[in-house]
Order: sequence, then structure tokens, then C-alpha cells
Amino acid sequence: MTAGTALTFPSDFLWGAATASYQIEGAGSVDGRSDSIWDTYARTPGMVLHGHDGSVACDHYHRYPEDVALMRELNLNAYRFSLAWPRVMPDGRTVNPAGLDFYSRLVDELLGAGITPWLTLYHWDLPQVLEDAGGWPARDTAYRLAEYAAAVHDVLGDRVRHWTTLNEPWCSAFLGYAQGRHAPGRTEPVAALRAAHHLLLGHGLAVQELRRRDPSLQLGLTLNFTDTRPLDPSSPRDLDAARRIDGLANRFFVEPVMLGAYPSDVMEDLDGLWPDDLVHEGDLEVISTPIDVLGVNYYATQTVTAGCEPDHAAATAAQARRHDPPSPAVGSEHVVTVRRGIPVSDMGWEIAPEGLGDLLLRLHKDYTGTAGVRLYVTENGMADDDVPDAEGFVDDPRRVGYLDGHLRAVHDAMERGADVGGYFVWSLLDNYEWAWGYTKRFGIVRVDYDTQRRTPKASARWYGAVAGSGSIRDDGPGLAPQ
Ligand code: PNW
Repeated sequence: MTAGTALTFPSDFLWGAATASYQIEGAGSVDGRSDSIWDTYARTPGMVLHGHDGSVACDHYHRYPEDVALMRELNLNAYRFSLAWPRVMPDGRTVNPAGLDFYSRLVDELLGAGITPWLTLYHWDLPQVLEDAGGWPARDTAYRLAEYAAAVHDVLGDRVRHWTTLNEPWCSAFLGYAQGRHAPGRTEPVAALRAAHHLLLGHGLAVQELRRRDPSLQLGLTLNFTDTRPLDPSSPRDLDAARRIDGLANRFFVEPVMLGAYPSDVMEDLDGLWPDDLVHEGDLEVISTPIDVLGVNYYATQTVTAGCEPDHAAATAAQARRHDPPSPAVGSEHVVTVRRGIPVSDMGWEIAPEGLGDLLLRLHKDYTGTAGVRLYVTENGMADDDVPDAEGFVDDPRRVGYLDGHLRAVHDAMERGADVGGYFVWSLLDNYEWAWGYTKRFGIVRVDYDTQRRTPKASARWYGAVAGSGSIRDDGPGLAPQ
């Protein structure tokens, strides 16, 4: 490579891949694991495409040594994974040593391969017993999360330095309890607000518990952010629609954690829905317990318009008449997401790398920079067609272009001052894509679900070379570095 043609990242930059327990592990009833809300949801007819469930998935529970070896071949120096709470505490309260031991073996395997474990406590697989006791809308669940954090720390605290409490609480609360397109499939807008607050409270309690045990841990949470834009920037109604979605999806979560308060405009949007008894004295102090890292999951920009006047009752009634699923945007159900005609992934999500750069700079400037909190891109990637050749190899230039463009945006944001410590591609493996079952493939490694054979795609080769060199080329997207 000639001088000046590489965009180089810092030498301590983390080059990782991410997964989640329910999406890859399988072994649904092995070693004492109980059902999670996703097992129940997937078994409910009509909830998941083709009735797919995670009982086998990528069989990672049994194949983790092979998967860690793959990561090593791809030069990854970090791996983001989550723990299945129903493995660790099948009854929601009592520790199951056999379940926890799996993660101990996984962590040893990673450390042996020189890969930093990046642990997430909760990536959506709540023990069904805790849902039966009220789930996230019940305040008690927040305290259970802190107990679970402590139990995991007892066993892994000597080897794991990076701890994330929650993955994307917006999805857990609003897709799970308002829209019903995620487990547990409830469609109760007020319960979703309760869930959101209790998820954040659980995060704060877990951070306090972990900090008490070891002040030197790197602690944080991962949020999903969408760069939300108005369809017509000159329309006050569309501008209001974009403000509302940005408020509920982005600021509603980051502001209590970083600033110790819910955004006042969102509270106004939720007037009449937000329960008076929800926030107890001291909750926001707990939620804003200092963290070290903020995980950023970014996939797409979102373009919105106001379908009608903002009116919760009228908009939800209209949705029901159209037989649409309820909107996850509680209090802003009149807002409609539209396509603005740019390329989209297999999920129909807009491919817009510049949105990631804008987002990182905004987070750094508005929230994390002054607090000394480091940003990490904890998920970024795309669902793409799956056309394997006879050997099972997938050439996926669109994904290479996507990853290249987004890494370029990260590099640019860092040059403009954002403090970003690493990047985790979603995902290491093709896996169980929630309500889409196995029909959407996000992996840089192809999984043949009949044979469980893993075959690195062209994007894995590309990403492995990037991770190995710590740089991307500066002369256009999609080109493999030398
Ligand atoms: C994230 N949305 O989920 C999750 O963290 C992953 O488990 C998942 O596989 C990945 O992104 C790809 O979907 C999301 O509807 C699911 O806005 C849905 C939404 C956002 C993120």
C-alpha cells in the first residue's frame, strides 16, 4: 500500500463481532436452562415467521471452541456476547452452577485466544417465570436483574472487565410490550412505559451492585439509536414527528442515564399515558449512576411524517381499523415511517453510513464527551441475500460496502473529536433474527442450518484483513485492503 491511502485506527481500537445468547446458543433445555419469554413467544402460533425458534439455532453452546477459533482466524480482538438469564437462574432467583459454567468455559476459551470478552447481561431472554410474575412492567424485575448481575460477577468477575447491563431497552419495552412484535408479545402502551422505566432502573441497580464489588470494572449499557429525519423538512408537522421519534427512541433512554432526567418534551408527548406512581424518589439518581462506556447500536436512518394529528386514541383506533400492528411509538402513534428512496437492506432499513458519524458526534457532544464516557459501536451490520456457491461460500459485496462505509463514518467522527474505542460487527454468525426466524442473515460467517457448517463470507475475509491491519483504504468503498 502506498503512503496516504490508508485510514488508520488507533492501535488499542477494539475490532470485534457481536452475538446474543438466544440467537445462537441453542441447547434450549440443556444443563438446567428454563424457558425464556422468547421460547414461549416463538411457540405461540403466528408470532415468528415459519414458527422458527431458538432451541437449536447455531448450536453455539456445543460448538463454541470452533466459533472462538474462527474469531481468532479473523484477527478479532474482542467478542460481544450475552448470557441467557434462564440458564444462570432458571427459577429467576437461584443460581444454576451448570448453566453459569458454560460462560466460564467460553470466557476461558476467549482469553486463551487473546480475545477480550465483552459481556452483556440482558439481551432480551427474560426467564419466563419472571414474566409470569409481571415481567418488566413490574418494579420487582429491576431488583432481580441486579441479583443476577451479582451472581454472574461471583463467577466471571475475575476474568471479565467489560460489563454491559442491557441491550437496547427500547426494543424490550416498546416492541415487547406495546407493539407485541417481540416477546412477550403484549400490546399495552402503559405497560411498555412501565417496562422502559424498570429496565433503566434495573440497569442502574446492576451498575451499583457491580461497582460495589469492583470499582475498576468498565461498566455501561447499549442503546439502539436511529438517526430520525422529517420527510419534508419544511413541514412543521413532519419536524414534530421527527422530534417525537428521536425523543422516544433515543433521548428517552440516554438522558436519564447521562443527565439524570427524562426529556421534558417527551414527558409532554406522554401526557395522560405516563403513570404518576411510576418514578419513585431516588430512581433517577440510581439510573444515572456513573458509567464508563456507552454502547451504540446503529443500523439505519429513519424518515418519518405525521399521518394525522397527534392523538393517542384516534391514531390507535385508526391502526386497529387498518389491521396494522400497534405502533411502538407510544403517545406518537400518528407518526408514520416512510421510504425516501435510498437503497435498503434485506430488512428494508435505509443504508446511510453518514447517520452513524452524525450520531457519534452528537452523543459525544451532548452527553458522553464531558462525562469522560467512551463510545463503542456495539452493533452495526446488514441483512443481505444468501446465495452460496457449491462450497457454501457467499460473495457479499453489498455487505462489504456497508461495513466499509460505516467504518469510514466512524473514522471521520473520531477525527472530528468523538471518543470511540471500538467497533463490533453484527453479527459473527447468521443467526435467529427474532420475529423473522432464520430468514434474515446478518452474519459475516454463513451458517448452514442443516449441517451447522460455518463458512466465512467474503465480508469476513475483508473484515478480518481490516482487523488485522487496523485500517481501511481511503480510496472508495468496498475495496479490500492490501
Ligand atoms: C438489534 N427495530 O435488534 C439487536 O440487538 C439484535 O439482536 C438484532 O439481531 C439486530 O439488531 C438486527 O435486527 C433490533 O425494529 C431489532 O428498530 C429491531 C429494531 C432495532 C434493532
